[in-house]
Amino acid sequence: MKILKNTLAGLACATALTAPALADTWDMPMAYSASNYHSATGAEFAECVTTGTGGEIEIKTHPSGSLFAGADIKRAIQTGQVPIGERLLSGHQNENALFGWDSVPFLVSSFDEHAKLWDIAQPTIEEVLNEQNLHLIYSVPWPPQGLYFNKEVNSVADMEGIKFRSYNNATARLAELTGMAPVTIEAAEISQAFATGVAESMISSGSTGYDRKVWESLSHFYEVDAWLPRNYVMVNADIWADVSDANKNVVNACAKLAEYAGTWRAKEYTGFTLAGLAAGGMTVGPAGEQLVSDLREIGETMTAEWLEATGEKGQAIVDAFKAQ
Ligand code: PCA
Repeated sequence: MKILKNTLAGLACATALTAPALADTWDMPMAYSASNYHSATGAEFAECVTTGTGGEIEIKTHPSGSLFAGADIKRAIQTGQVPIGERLLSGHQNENALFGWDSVPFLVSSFDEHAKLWDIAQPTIEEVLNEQNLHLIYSVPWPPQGLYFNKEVNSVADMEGIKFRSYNNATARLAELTGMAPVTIEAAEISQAFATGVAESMISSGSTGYDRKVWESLSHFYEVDAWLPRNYVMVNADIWADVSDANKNVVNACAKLAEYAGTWRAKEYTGFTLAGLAAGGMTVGPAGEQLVSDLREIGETMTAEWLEATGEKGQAIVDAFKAQ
């Protein structure tokens, strides 16, 4: 087998010397489980590019944070350790507060509103990415974010002291403002964190709770619809600049398909996964009146903080959205 592999590698090199373009393998780290729709969409995108470029660019996805953990993926692309990868950009609000545009509480609560907000925010986000040597390929939303607990919770007062799993600045701030103790944990690690009691609560989509079978440890999911964050597939800008126009066209066409399919799946997955949580034994339903009004008050504080951190650019996004 080894000899065969070596021979094939030798042949590949020999052909490459005469072939018009070198085949390039692009490893694509992704942070979420292989069964998640973001990862399924990424795998289809990879296949589309590999086929469409006739193998000149072969993309290999690595889901579940197996190549790089979520928090390290963006830097790995920026520095060219990998050419391409997928990351939840709101996890990088400490670099630029604008990355948190999709985690401003209660600015939008449905896929349709979120899509309108994204249309407005996208040019600004692409600009920030370009400054960081990154080029946006496509982006897919997560379903609306709700609260998970291991007990019934009817108000913010009930949250006091709970260990809360956070995934970005907004979620950590939400924990602080509700008297909970935030601990940052990647989605790939949450089943274990809940099983061992390192965390007892989180804000996330039904999708992530379903993927990680959180009903084994948690009992309640409250549909708060606080915001809809997005995942972004990005490529290193220097590497992108070297891609032929023909191959760029293929990647862009595959990206369009992926964004469409991923968004469609996100919507389909919302009801399916909430039903899955209930089937697992969890109590799933809307948050009560007191909890909603407590959270809205905290949301106002967080919105004011985000607007202050982002200045004119953040205000312009919110104003344009509200003017619609
Ligand atoms: N799932 C991801 C981010 C948002 C979501 O719904 C997570 O919990 O890490």
